[in-house]
Amino acid sequence: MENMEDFIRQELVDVQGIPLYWFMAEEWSQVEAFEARPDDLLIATYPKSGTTWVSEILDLIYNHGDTEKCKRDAIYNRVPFMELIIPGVSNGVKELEIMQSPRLVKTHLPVQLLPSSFWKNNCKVVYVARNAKDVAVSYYYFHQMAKLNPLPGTWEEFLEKFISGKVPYGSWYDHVKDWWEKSKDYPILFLFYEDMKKNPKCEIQKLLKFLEKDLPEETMNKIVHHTSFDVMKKNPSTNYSTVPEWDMDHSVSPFMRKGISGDWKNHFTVAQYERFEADYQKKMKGSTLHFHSEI
Ligand code: PPS
Repeated sequence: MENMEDFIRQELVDVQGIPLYWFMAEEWSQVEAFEARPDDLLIATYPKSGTTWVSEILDLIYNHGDTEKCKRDAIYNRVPFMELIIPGVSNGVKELEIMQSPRLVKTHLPVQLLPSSFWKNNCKVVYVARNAKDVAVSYYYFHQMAKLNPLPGTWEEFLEKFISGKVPYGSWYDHVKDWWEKSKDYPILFLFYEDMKKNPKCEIQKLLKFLEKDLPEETMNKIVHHTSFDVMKKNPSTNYSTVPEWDMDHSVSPFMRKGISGDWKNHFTVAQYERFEADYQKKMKGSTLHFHSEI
């Protein structure tokens, strides 16, 4: 198991200006050649922004709120992670190739690295964004427990890496801004984690409208309950407890960690907050994209 960890936990590799996991970089030609289908629904996020949450909601919508049916397999098999290709271990592209339509596809890729077939097919995209400070905290814990990530160092060190975009998938700032701009020209529903926390039913209604689907009130309430943090944390098909320990060690930090908005307040010192905010204002200047950092 230790050997597997040594094999997987290595430094990031630059792919067209974006730091990615070394195994993705090695298999990049497969990702680039991915063939999207017109009825694919792409779930795009910067890591730690609510991917698993919205994936479970969407699988429930696709299955008319049948919670038992959505326990048929782990979330990472129901919604394959397209660019996750670890030679001899898993291959998101191949898993999707043999999947029946309509497919739900997970990606964390920034706009410029998305396989062109998604744009050519005008595929619908659900993008979920979460405020940067909570993403940084969540990503820090994820770096410790999920062994595909390089070791994060101290919180102070990790925060600097996050600010400078030296983390998997690069700059949070560019990721959210670029997808936000793209949502003006393509069928992209742009949602916020904080809105999902505040009023999940309202966000489910937005998803239904975007997908041109309808569900009875009762089913929507069922989906809200089944996708609440506490229920998903206990559910083996959503809490990642089924992945091997060489991949994720939940005793270090559980995948379903806290699921709140504003946990950054428990981690940022005043000095870190001030530095972060000054840098944030510069990087987000001129953008019409605004976040709530607590609810
Ligand atoms: S990943 O690895 O990038 O796909 O992770 P992702 O699913 O995007 O993000 C994980 C964080 O989302 C929280 N989460 C939830 N919050 C509220 N409600 C629900 N149902 C839910 N499901 C997952 C999860 O706990 C991670 O956030 P933190 O802040 O670390 O708890």
